[in-house]
Amino acid sequence: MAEYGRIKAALEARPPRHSLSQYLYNDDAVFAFDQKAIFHRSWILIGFEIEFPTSGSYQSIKLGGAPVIIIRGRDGVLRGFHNTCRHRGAELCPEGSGKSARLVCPYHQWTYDTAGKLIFAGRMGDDFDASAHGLAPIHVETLEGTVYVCLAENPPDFAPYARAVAPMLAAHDFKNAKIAHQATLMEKANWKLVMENARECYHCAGRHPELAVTFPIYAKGNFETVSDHEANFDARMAELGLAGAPVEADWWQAARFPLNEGMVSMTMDGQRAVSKLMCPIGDGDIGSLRWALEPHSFCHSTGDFTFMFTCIPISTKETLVLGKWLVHKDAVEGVDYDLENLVKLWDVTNIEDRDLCELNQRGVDSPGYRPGPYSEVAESLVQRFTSYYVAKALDYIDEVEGESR
Ligand code: 3BY
Ligand code: FES
Ligand code: FE
Repeated sequence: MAEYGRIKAALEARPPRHSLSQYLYNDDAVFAFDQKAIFHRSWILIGFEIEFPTSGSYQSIKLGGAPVIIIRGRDGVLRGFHNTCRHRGAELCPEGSGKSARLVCPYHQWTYDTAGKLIFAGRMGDDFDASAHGLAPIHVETLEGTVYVCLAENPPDFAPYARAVAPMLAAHDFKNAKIAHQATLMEKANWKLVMENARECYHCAGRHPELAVTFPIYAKGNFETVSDHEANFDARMAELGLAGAPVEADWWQAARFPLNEGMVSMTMDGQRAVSKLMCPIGDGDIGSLRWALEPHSFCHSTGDFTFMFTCIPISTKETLVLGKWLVHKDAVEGVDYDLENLVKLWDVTNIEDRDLCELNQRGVDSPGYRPGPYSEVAESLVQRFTSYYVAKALDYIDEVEGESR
């Protein structure tokens, strides 16, 4: 609790529109705090329903350091549970994915069904109440084929996000997609530096020559229309009946925006990587739908594919960046798309970003580091991220202090 006092003071002392203090990036106690205050209390986009194709399909992952299992029940419902046996707490399922009709604890073989119900516990005696020892559930939401998990007892309201973003996601038909590729990068940087970097294109002109071919690197805020090219795009999308006007609230944003003129996909040359489209409307020439969640992700959906970026904090100065590339389920590798061409742009961009995040971390480690000012025009989404972080963190401290009073 005394440690939270120090964190609170650091959060409150933050000069507005500036990067955070060295302590908030580099301290191990702050890292542990972030997992609980931020990652356990936010909706985390973990992926797509197609990753859980049948009853018993599961993923065992870490959410803010906590082991959880997401599994599809026999009734078709996707559920989430803490990955800890209700006997003496052993980890039920090693990290990874698979398919299983039941979850059997490797320790004493307590066995749960896909809905988390305890269905076998040997030698526990006649008065043992199995129904009181089901797996501890966590919140799971699905939206047009996308999947979100939250560990909080009372998660942030999902409904406004669902209402606003569902029509935008629907056009991309995630229920008929497949994962074409996944990649991870371990970055030697605090997760907040990774996210600040992911939220701006101030560095794009200088450091992402490949991305700059297609991405409007001077776009402002939530990609609101400013030029004629963009106004024409908005009119064309309206004609096609495609939802896309910018929408946002504290923890989410979405907007369909035009790529640079003549570009139809986010690839090295701006041309389609996949001939079998996820969204065939307008022949797939529909700009990109960007949807981003605080504190950890952004996605881009063009007509031909979707790229999902999520950051997973591992330790104070280690962050795993997980990328997923989705294409239409009937697109055939080597026929409808060349995998290298599909993944190249985001691959090179993520590697360039990793180097920038590590460069930033090395400088933040300097005794000479002081919080520096964000650009109002070029770093408004960084400011948005940091404000979310500070507000959510202070809110958690209030909550914990309230409980201990
Ligand atoms: O959040 C985004 O959309 C991106 C992707 C590239 C740079 N960053 C601002
Ligand atoms: Fe931005 Fe150096 S110019 S950190
Ligand atoms: Fe970048």
